[in-house]
Amino acid sequence: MKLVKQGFKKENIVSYGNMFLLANGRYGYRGTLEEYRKSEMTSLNVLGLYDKYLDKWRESVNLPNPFYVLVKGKNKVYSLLESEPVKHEVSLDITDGVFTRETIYEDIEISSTRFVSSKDKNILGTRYLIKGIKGTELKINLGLDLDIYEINGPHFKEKKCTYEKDLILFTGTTNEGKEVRSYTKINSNKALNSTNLVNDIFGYEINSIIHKDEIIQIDIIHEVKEKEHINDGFDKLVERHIKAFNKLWDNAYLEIIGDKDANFELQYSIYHLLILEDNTSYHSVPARGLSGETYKGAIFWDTEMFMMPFYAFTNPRFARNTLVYRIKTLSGAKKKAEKYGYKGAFYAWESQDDGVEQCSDYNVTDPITNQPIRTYFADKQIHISGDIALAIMRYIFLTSDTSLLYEGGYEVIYEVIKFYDSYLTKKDKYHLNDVMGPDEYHERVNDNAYTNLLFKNVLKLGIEYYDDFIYTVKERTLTKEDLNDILTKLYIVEPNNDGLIEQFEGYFKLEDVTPNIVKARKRNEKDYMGGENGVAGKTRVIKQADVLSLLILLEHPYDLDILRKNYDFYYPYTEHGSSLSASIYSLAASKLNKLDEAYNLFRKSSGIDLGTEQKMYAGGIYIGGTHPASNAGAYLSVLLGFMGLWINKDGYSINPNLPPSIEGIKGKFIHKNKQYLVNVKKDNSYTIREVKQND
Ligand code: IFM
Repeated sequence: MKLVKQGFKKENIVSYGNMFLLANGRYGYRGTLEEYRKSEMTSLNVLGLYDKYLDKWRESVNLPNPFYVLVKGKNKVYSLLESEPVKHEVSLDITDGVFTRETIYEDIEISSTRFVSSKDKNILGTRYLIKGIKGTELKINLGLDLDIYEINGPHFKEKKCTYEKDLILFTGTTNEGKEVRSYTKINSNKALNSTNLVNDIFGYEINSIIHKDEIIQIDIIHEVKEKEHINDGFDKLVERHIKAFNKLWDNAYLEIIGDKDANFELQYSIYHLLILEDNTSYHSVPARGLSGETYKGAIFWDTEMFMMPFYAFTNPRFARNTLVYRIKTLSGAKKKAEKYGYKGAFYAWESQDDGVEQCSDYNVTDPITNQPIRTYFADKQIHISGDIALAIMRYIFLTSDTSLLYEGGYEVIYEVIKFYDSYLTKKDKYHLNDVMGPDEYHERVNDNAYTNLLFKNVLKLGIEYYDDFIYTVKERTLTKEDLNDILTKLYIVEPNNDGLIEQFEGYFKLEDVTPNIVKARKRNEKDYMGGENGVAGKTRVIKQADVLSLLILLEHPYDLDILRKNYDFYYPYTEHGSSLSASIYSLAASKLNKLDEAYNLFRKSSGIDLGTEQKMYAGGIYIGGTHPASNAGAYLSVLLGFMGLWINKDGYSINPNLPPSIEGIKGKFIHKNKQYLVNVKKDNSYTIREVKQND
């Protein structure tokens, strides 16, 4: 299955960079072309390597681009940025994880094939071919581009390249003192002349006449850290990669029948989740995947609440790794709690390798004055801690792998409870005041319904498992009685007489306007809408599902009538300004039998990275990139929404509800170490069977 785009438009370079991304859970290589440089956001992004330059934001590090190639003729530069081609096409084979380009000029044809290995995790490769259409003279420059695209860099205080026999050895030291080493091997059927460093490119030059039908071949293999597979050759390496990548697909099989476009978007969403898997890493998945340095390459609640369930259904080992990451970063969460005067674990809103909060107090800027705007994501979005504790239990629920609890899971849950206890305002009832719920447009609110109920969910788990805490949690200042006492006193926002749950205290009194009216009040297209001075802050307009997140993501006693009333009420106020929103509404709409809406909302999530009009700015800050949580939401909208899979204490149930344009759904899911294959027909009848290993 392929994503293909023809033609070239300069304004699409950045969105195509996201759309055609290759990655393997360790490295992400944007879908740019060989002649592009940092102004086109060419980047090789690394998972788990972060750096801070001076007082700028600490962010993930991009490595030098190993795939730079520029072909020049006598009077022409064969670059899309300089010469118009006769024909140009880029394509991403999402089944194999291979990117290709084909650009035809009058006298030569350029094509390339690129992969980031799913098998040999430190390997990336490109095969670059030039075919003569007419005989002509060429000068080709190629090598490692040391002029790196960075948002808050430069991150390498030292960069050095040398030739080591037939390899280029790069060594770099980041400002934080981390050493990076990589090797690049370039093979060609033409002579390669070393150039050393020219115009920030360290590499080679080829001078040659190309004849009609002659092919110049250049294979570039890049290996980070070691020199383990660099000599294996392009053909063998790409074959190994495709085999490993196809295997990932096998467990993630989910197909929509009878609706080609919807199915393609679903497959494309799954692709973006598969390229982030690395079973050998205990790092988690950043909110923008490996598409660059946006959001500082940080991990948000996106992983636990959206992506983790996808991985639990398709690759439980990797789902586990994302939670081990939270266990390993517990000390960062404890430090954050202490910094703000609380106890326990207050997880970072934007978390990197060590779990230390990276979200700035001024996380967006005013696009007109360029002045930073005070935001409260870091200090008030306390639901992050509960989301993590709940995800640990959800993982166990889906997999039955309780070992995670004894490896630090219990401690996380206990420390999270301790944090909320210290945050409570204790009157007759206990309140969580001065918080920010999932909807980020309303800051510093009291009793956000989602956050309070989330704490109740976690508290109940804490009570249920309290006697087991003894095995791993050494210090237990809160007794089981304390937990029970909090549970009875915790204020829960119940539905009012109209069945509506108020998002937070006073929400219903806010100005009753819709997102379009509020947007029309912006001074500038990039204006940040949230916060005290944002146009949405004093209105009912919400950025993303909030009460609906409560009704879909949390345990609660409310029936379909409550869901319907709240869906109908909040839907017109929801901007879906966050990529996490539409899938929640899609899941709700499926339950409510609003199938056209469920379908359209699913398409909004699944198609998020396929357009060229993505939301790229929050205030003046660039926030573009891929959206794996939205991809996961799309997957869940199909599996849990249309297919109607529901996991409960006794096992699972299936209650399909297909939207009219869908003829059927087929797919696999893993539950408690068993894999099942489900086949849903148009009339919502279905079959299910266990998949045996040699099936
Ligand atoms: O975690 C989300 C948040 O809910 C909305 N703003 C973007 C974040 C990262 O995706």
